Amino acid sequence: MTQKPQSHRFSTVILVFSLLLFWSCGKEQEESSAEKPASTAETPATGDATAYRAAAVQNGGTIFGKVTFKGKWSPSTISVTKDQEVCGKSKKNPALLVSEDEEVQDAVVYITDIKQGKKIEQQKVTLDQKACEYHPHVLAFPAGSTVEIKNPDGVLHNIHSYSEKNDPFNMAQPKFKKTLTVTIEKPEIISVKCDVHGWMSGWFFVTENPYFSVSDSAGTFKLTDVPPGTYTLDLWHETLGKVSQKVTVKPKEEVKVIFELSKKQPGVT
Ligand SMILES: [Cu+2]
Repeated sequence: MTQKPQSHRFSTVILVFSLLLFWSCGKEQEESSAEKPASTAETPATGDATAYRAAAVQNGGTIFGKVTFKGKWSPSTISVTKDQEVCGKSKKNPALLVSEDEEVQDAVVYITDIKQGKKIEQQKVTLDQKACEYHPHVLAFPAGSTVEIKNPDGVLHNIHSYSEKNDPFNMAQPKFKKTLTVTIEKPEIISVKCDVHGWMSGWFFVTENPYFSVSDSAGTFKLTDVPPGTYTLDLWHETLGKVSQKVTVKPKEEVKVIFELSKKQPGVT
């Protein structure tokens, strides 16, 4: 008599347990299918998991500092062989410019391993060819930007790019053609030369993220709105080569970085 109610109770427990199990499995399925669209939405549109993407920067910090050169160096000049009335008789060699206080100009300082941060602003930047020199000598900008190449000299220039990832260009710019325009789509360090004036040389430093800065005549650089974290900070200079160091950015703080270079890279004159 007493066994029957017990077995009945047991069956009820089993039934309730099975129902619970069924309900929880169904819920799990619902949850996982609900998660799917969200995770797909976070994947960069390119499908490349390593690509940089824009995201709101909370409590961003600043990286600033100086590039110095402690090695042996003396300024050199280049003779002008053509159009002297416009170009002058000689030019300072821009391949290495160091101030009296050992500060290095035209070094590009940039973060290589940042995956997200402030929005990339594709820019319209200007390369001037005034007095048969490229100004600036090193022009840095994010991929997708447009370069306006100016010719205020009233003589023929011919700008020629040496690139692999981007389509090279080679364009004559007669004296009446005041502006040429090119858009550079992919990150790359591109050498630019003039086929008319052999001493004219410059660089397009095309980045994949907005965290870059070119050192000025006092050797200083500055990167702002950097999300807190530890990064690899690279330096590129056409004559001094490439070096890198780790830097940690703390929320809303400024971190100072000094690049002290002491020798030219092998093979660089
Ligand atoms: Cu030229």
